[in-house]
Amino acid sequence: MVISQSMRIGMLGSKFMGRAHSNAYINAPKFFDLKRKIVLQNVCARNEASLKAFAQNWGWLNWTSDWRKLVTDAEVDLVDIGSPNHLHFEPAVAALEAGKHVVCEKPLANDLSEAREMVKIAKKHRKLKSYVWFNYRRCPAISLAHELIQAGRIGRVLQVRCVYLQDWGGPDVPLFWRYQKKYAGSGALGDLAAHSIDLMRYLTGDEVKSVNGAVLSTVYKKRLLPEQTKKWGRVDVDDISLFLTTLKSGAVASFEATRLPQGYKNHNKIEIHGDKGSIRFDLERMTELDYFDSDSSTNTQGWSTINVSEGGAGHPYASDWWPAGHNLGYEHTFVNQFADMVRDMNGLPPRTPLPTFHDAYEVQRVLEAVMLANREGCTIPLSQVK
Ligand code: SOE
Repeated sequence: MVISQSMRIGMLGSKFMGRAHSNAYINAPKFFDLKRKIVLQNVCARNEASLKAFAQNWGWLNWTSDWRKLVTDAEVDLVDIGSPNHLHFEPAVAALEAGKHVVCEKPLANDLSEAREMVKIAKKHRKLKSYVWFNYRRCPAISLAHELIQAGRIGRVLQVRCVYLQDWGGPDVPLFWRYQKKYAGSGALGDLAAHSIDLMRYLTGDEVKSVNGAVLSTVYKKRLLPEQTKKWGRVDVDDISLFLTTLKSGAVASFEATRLPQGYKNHNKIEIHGDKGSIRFDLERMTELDYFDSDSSTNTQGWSTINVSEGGAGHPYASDWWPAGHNLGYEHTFVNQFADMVRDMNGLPPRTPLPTFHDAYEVQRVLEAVMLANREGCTIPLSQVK
């Protein structure tokens, strides 16, 4: 396949995700053979003053405060949408209609109707790629868990337990966009549980059949407006989300996502229990996977902790980085994902399946069903949420 000599990126966003994604664009060509030159072509954010400093710090060639200019820039091949959730839909649709590949941060959209339309437009432009940054799929330990589960090493999946705890959301945090439904769609639910739902789908290959109960709690119902000392605004999204689901296979899955529990920084944990064993992953121990093999001999049976930084053992991505025992971090998941996106756009198989708009739409359906289950106080079949 003839591969063009460069891939020119246009990116919306210059905060946390802007930094994580810029880092990926700069480092992926250094550690992976991408067969293309990666060009940081154009970056967009509202605040022009800080944007210029960001662009120059990270080596972006151009910058603009007008996202409509960026998504139609003839010098851009891939549009990366790292803007707040309410600004995913319009740029993604405009970029696809302008003939650009797109990668969008999670959750896909602010609500299900937007997500549904984004998938429809992506299908209309099926020659274009439409990815989503569910980056935790590319923790090497998660990639190994995927291999073990798909190889039947824990047998039939019976139960999934997802917990995603962060503690930055205390009462002193101002009313920024993540605390307003019109900008975020939901709180910890869409911000954190979206990752857990994607990991459940990815690792088990299963889908949620119904949401059997949900609690969305807004502990701090008012927060000070940013840069204000006496003006308060109402919070209309969840601080804490808890929900129970039944999967199509008959297995069950529980999810807990919150930005309040003191003592947890980025505690993204998933446990999957089968009839022949279990796996356990905790992002705060990112390069380790715990595995329990029920078939192992009883006198030595117990949880084993696999160090997945052992490149020699063939663990995905580990061999692209450092020798065994030299741990990887959060930022490597974005580098790994971008490297796989380029492989995929070069017509080569990604190391592990890439999350697409379709995957993110399935996640958005679950988010919507959880909000309905919480509001109606009943079980919500996913067949009713499309
Ligand atoms: C929230 O604090 C957050 O930044 C999420 O938005 C990201 O998706 C997650 O990877 C880290 O935490």
